Amino acid sequence: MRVLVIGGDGYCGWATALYLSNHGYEVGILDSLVRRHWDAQLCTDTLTPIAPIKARLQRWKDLTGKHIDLFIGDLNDYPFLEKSLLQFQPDAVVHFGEQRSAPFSMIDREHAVLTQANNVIGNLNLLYALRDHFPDCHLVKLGTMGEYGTPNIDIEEGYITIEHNGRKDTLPYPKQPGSFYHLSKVHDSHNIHFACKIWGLRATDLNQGVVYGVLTEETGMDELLINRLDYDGVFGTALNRFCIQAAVGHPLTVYGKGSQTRAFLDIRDTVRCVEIAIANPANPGEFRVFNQFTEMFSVGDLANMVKSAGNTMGMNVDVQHLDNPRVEMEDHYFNAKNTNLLELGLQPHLLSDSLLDSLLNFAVKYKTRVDKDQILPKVKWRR
Ligand code: NAD
Ligand code: USQ
Repeated sequence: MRVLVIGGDGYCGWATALYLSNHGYEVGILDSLVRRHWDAQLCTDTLTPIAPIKARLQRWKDLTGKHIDLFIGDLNDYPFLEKSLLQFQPDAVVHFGEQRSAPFSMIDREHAVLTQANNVIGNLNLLYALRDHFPDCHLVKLGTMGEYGTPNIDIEEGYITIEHNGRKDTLPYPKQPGSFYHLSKVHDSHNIHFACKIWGLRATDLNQGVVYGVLTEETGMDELLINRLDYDGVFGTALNRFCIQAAVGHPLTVYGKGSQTRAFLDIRDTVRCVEIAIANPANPGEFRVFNQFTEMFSVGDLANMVKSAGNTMGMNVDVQHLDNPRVEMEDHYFNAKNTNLLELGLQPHLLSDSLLDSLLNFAVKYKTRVDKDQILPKVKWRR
């Protein structure tokens, strides 16, 4: 099976491309490398020293004998996208290739526009290219749990059945996203749903929670294959940031009360979930939604777990409650379903088992690379 991984030079995409290659899939990577450019513009860098994409792929080939095709270019460049797809001939496309930071999208008007143009137009181009050249190809698109926001009822997987004035229907679950980035994912979901309906495309929207960890079997095989690990206030996500903060003796940056709750998963489960989706494709015309996470924690829970794990490693970890730079509910109900992937065979890695191996040990190993000026959040949601 031929799988094109769009965004395959990024955090989730690199781990997924190697995992699929290792498990017998013919893999191609399409990426504009724009993420490396955004890091440079923000004067920040991944904690782990990632190699250039060609060096990464050459090392993978030398180690395993497996070749991964490479297409360097932008999804927003339609002729390039068409040419790459026609050359690669995919059976499935996994689409990770977007601007994925909520704070980045809230810096100013330019960054909000860049995020939505990059994400929404890129995804729309992909839908048209699939319609015209590969209408039977399965699109596996990375959405986000943040599309749903924090409603005061259980979160279903994409759809909810509602009775209203004596009539009943199953409708897309209401969306209440919390940043211009999260909104771009909602727009993508609507566009994909519509394309499936009118053109009969087949798609799976993976509403993924916050991903943590750096280690997968494949990226751990060699230093040149190491994955990125972001810790800065723009691209770093909560748990990854907390581990690196613990390693350098910076107090853990809990925003507000820390009672805000999110869904999480280990990067080793990200790669497996994508494989499960590919191996069990949606039907023609079907817009299928899976909630891709394994556990739910409040930000305060995470800080406490990192504090106690860090203290057992001899660190002296403090927790600091900062004024919340975001506009988000802190005290709220949060209970999301995630049965679809479990029923298809996902066996979760639990945070309590992997905090040390997959994260804290890496944070300690590379802590001399930390730029402490990048830790505190600088982007605010309010004017
Ligand atoms: P990342 O920034 O590490 O990787 C994204 C990759 O896409 C980068 O290599 C970038 O160069 C590429 N890209 C961006 N725009 C492109 C374009 N127009 N054309 C070609 N390539 C482009 O991000 P990530 O953390 O790996 O996230 C991947 C996907 O998963 C995103 O869609 C994100 O919204 C989603 N997601 C991530 C997380 C998380 O915690 N990291 C959680 C939920 C969902
Ligand atoms: N938070 C802190 N301290 C920090 C960083 C974050 O308390 O130092 C809090 C935030 O206020 C928020 C929560 O932690 O309440 C999550 O923030 P995050 O930065 O870890 O994650 P988020 O902005 O939601 O975005 C990340 C990815 C994004 C993905 C999303 C999944 O960057 O691509 O879509 O997780 S989800 O959260 O389910 O929407």
